[in-house]
Amino acid sequence: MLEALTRPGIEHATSSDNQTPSRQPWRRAAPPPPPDVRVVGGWASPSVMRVCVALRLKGVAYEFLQEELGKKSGLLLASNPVHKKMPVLLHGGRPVCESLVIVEYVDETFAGSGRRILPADPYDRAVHRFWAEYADAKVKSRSAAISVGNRIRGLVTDLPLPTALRTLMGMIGGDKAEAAEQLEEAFAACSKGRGFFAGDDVGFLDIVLGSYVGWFRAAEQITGKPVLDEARTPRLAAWAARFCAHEAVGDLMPDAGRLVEFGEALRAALAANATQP
Ligand SMILES: N[C@@H](CCC(=O)N[C@@H](CS)C(=O)NCC(=O)O)C(=O)O
Repeated sequence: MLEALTRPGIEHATSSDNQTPSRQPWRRAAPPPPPDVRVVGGWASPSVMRVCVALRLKGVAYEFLQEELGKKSGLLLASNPVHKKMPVLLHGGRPVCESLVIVEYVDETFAGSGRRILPADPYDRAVHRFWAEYADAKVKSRSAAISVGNRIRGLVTDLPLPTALRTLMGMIGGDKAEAAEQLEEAFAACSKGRGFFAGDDVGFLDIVLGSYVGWFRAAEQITGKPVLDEARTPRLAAWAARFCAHEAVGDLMPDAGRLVEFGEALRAALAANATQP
């Protein structure tokens, strides 16, 4: 600890300095300590958004470390050497990976502040986790992605794709209508007539499914077909609007037009990387 405080290049005021500050004018003020909570991610990523919404629900201040388009920083690779994916939560310098794991970690670690994210009842928790995994699996379904790959100009679908593009393609193709109807039923059962899956306020399943709403809208722009159809899934359509308007979400929800541009820019960046020797 002492070593950390006195390492070269960083000057820290000692207690005696505090008593006689004017005698050592060459000393700079100590830099602020690094923030305790940092999120490594990108603005367009649904998985990253989950973490930010969870931290906001808990009222936990955090620093956002934006990754560069199509690249992975040394910090990301060092913090998530297994999957090499965002998000990573750095809490006191220690990494936590996988968005669902992180949301649960935030809920438990900051249990004393903000509102509860996972349901208190173990059975309800199991139900919400089940539907969260279902939603993730359906949105990211690779077979759906392959079947519609040619709808996005120039995309080579037999390559492993970044999740952003798989998400977009997954929303466009495959049997999403059935999944949306299943989730419509799940919403009715979980919300019990209230505004969110978790009841009166946003909770775990709201965060997981809600993080895709921007991408749903991007897919709608490309195809002209609604993903959450007001006629077929009216409860989910209304819930999506409520989720976007929630104070913990607001500006974190990416604009659909920007996401479409992002998809194109990412595709171009990947193609450029692929042609490099
Ligand atoms: N299951 C992971 C998925 C993480 C993930 O796929 N992250 C994407 C951004 S949404 C990513 O880092 N993509 C870069 C890549 O696939 O190389 C989670 O929920 O955290």
